[in-house]
Amino acid sequence: LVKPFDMHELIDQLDQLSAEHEQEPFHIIIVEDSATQATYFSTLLSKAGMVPTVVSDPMDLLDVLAENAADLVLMDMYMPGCNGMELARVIRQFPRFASIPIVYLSAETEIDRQLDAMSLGGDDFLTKPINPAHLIRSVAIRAERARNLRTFMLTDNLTGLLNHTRIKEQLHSEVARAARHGTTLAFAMLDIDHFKSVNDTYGHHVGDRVIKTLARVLKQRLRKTDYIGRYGGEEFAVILVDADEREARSILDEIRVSFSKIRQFTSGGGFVATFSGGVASFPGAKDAVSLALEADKALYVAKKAGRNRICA
Ligand code: GH3
Ligand code: MG
Ligand code: MG
Ligand code: MG
Ligand code: MG
Repeated sequence: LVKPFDMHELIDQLDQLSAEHEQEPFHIIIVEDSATQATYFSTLLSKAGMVPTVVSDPMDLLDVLAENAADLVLMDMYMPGCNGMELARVIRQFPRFASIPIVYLSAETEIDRQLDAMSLGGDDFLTKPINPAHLIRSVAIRAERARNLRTFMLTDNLTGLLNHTRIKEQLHSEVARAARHGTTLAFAMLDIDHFKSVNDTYGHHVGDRVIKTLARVLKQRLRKTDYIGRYGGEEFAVILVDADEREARSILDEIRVSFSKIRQFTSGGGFVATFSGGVASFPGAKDAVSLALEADKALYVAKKAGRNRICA
């Protein structure tokens, strides 16, 4: 029996596929005190398909960086009360901003000054006036390379999920964003139950398979806007954007139930694995650090209470 061909369904599927493969546009921060120039550069980058954010007061830069996953900072050199070199030096003191390319864009043509600026944390120096095509290409090339490197460094290679560093970083920016917009978010820590005995009984490769299965179930069941990370061996961390504690608990509980029904096949037959989870939410927990602490405590409670359950 052939299923009737459904055009709408096909279009939906194609849309979904292309959405998954479509590259997220580059997010570029333009630090520029002159409103005219800021508008000019931001229009240029927008036309090239990038997403520019203008920072006209240099003092706002760290906040903007903390909240946005920027691909590159385009930095003016001379601004009232502050110069771009100093700002670059400050940014580089934060490990989490160490890999963001900083490209100066300035009328400074003195090579010594340019080299000084580069030595304090810049990656390139472009001079104004600049050919628009040249600007766009320089920005795109650097942003792309930095993004590839970052993706490689911050991905867990067993599961393809975000790694520990990346998920913690993301938790900080999501909390900053939620605080600014007055929205809620939930954070969960998950840990596979009695995993040591899975390894001991069936071997590490079967253990790895269980880890990959849970990663797959999480990817399938959570929203595209949520973040899933592998926190450590058999521990996972999940950021549920725009969800409160109750919603997060119920989603994770559904996932818990489906995972506990998946049979892991082995030569001697098979078994099912389970996990426990702890949930905390913001606001409630006051920042990223206490969210992680509270979720971890709740996980401990879930383990104590007999495992295969989600606690908050
Ligand atoms: P609990 O229910 O209390 O969580 O018990 P558990 O046995 O899961 O807890 P524990 O944290 O003591 O054990 C985790 C084990 O996970 C220990 C370690 O050998 C194993 N492990 C850590 N990373 C990996 C990995 O990448 N692959 C595999 N197969 N095992 C791993
Ligand atoms: Mg200026
Ligand atoms: Mg563990
Ligand atoms: Mg465990
Ligand atoms: Mg709580």
